[in-house]
Amino acid sequence: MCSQGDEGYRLLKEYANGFMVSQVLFAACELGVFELLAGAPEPLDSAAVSARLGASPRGTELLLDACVSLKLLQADVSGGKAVYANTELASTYLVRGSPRSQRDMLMYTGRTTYVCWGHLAEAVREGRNQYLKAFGIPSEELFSAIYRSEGERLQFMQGLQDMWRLEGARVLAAFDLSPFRVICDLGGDFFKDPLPEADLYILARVLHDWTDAKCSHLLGRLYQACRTGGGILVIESLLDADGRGPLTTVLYSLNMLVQTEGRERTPAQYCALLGPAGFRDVRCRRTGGTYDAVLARK
Ligand code: ASE
Repeated sequence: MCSQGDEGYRLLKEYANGFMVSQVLFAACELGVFELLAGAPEPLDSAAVSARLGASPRGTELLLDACVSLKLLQADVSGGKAVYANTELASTYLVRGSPRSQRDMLMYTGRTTYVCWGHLAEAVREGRNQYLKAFGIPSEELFSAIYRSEGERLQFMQGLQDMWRLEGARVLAAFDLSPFRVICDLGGDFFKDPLPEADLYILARVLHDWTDAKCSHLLGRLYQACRTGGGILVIESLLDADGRGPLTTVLYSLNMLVQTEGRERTPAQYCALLGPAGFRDVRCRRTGGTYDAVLARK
């Protein structure tokens, strides 16, 4: 039987080492391990993987075995030496170009998000994102920090698309959108550019990037542009009413601290932004997935 203390220590070690698990995943993606094994006619031993990736034999062997332990790869030892192949998890979610691939999101998380999280304590102390320390980029202009280069902008967009491919359908099923004929999914510089006329505006993963003041400004503009009877669909990960869960959303809120000027919000906090902007009939629906939906009417 486990004493309370043993369980606490076990949990602590799991938390402390969590970043190593993330890095194994990011490194294997970055090196192209899963594409190599997906394209090979048969499982490969670690020497073959190391030769074809141009990586060190020692590093490759250790990384492959860590992947086996994480169920990203399977090892077959029946022939004497271990040969490696993708598990179903890896073929489905990690191989570039597979319909459900999350590779672009993982690459973005590893190259950008992870680096900002290395400065979490400073982010909490200062209350601002960490692009300056992480990449030497002043963060006065959030758009230019998040899009450090055209390559990174693409990586970020493709990463968001990876998640949307898996989660979009259930978000769009949360409400009956059939009464809305013209639907506008907002992107670009929606703070300044003229807004197109539409029956429904979608703000997907937009409000969580911004301060309450900027959200209010944007919602005010949308209310002006919106037809009476039209609406707005906010797609975000909703915090619990007390702000302390679900864990993924609480972590996403910290992610907004280290990467943006925003935060994740509770249903009440979205109501408090939408109501004063003029919107009525605010309804929040949880989907059970990462992203939830809030619909409001003009
Ligand atoms: C943003 C979304 C993300 C801004 C920065 C981001 C993501 C990672 N970094 O709007 C994608 C998913 N993660 C979250 C926290 O939504």
